[in-house]
Amino acid sequence: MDDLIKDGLIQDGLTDAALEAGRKLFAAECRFFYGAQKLDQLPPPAGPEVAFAGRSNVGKSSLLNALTGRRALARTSSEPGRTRQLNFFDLGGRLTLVDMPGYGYARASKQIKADWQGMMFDYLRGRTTLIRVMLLLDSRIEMKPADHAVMKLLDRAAVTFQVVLTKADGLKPPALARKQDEVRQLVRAHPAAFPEIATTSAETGLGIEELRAVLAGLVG
Ligand SMILES: Nc1nc2c(ncn2[C@@H]2O[C@H](COP(=O)(O)OP(=O)(O)OP(=O)(O)O)[C@@H](O)[C@H]2O)c(=O)[nH]1
Ligand SMILES: [Mg+2]
Repeated sequence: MDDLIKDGLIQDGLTDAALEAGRKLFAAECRFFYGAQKLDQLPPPAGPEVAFAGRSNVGKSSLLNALTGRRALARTSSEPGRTRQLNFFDLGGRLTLVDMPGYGYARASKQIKADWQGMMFDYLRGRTTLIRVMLLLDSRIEMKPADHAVMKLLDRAAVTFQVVLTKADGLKPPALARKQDEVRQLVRAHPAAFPEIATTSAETGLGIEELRAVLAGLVG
């Protein structure tokens, strides 16, 4: 892990104070408070919200568990399509974390797919309290058309998104560095993209402290 930090493979430039702020924020209790299956069932917008979006199986729920240090806060599964609703978690009254259903789940029926994606896209477009979308990409696989489509949607909606590479434990450092370069280049073409990407593994904890710090920086 130290080597990865030294090589700049996980986000550097975060001060000790920022890391401490991240630790503090995530030391607070995190609790599930709402599940929405339909857009008209969303909880009323309150404090700042960060949503975790990405293809089915990319590791959204696992990342939330790693961030909050809770093994089973959000349900995970090796079978894609585990998370079927927008799940809202309150983190110490300071930040709402939203675990989204994955897009691009090939085996879902057309109708289900249209419903989910319609709702997710409407949520991403219309939620006034959404301060950033963490857009997760699996570091081990190629980006898919649906990933590009979501980035374009976020550009159009002017919702800032930050790419988070997941499952970085599955790559050797040179391959990971190549992937990071490729994704950094790609996000440059997206006006709504935050220029820095995050690199994580829910399995080894790589980049988790750093991501906590980034999120703490958002709520000030
Ligand atoms: N190797 C590795 N596997 C991971 C990591 N994070 C998640 N996984 C695995 O990837 C699979 C999917 O994880 P989830 O967290 O359920 O993915 P999701 O994005 O929430 O999936 P949906 O809710 O279906 O959209 C599970 O088998 C996890 O164990 C990681 O950092 N490294
Ligand atoms: Mg999930």
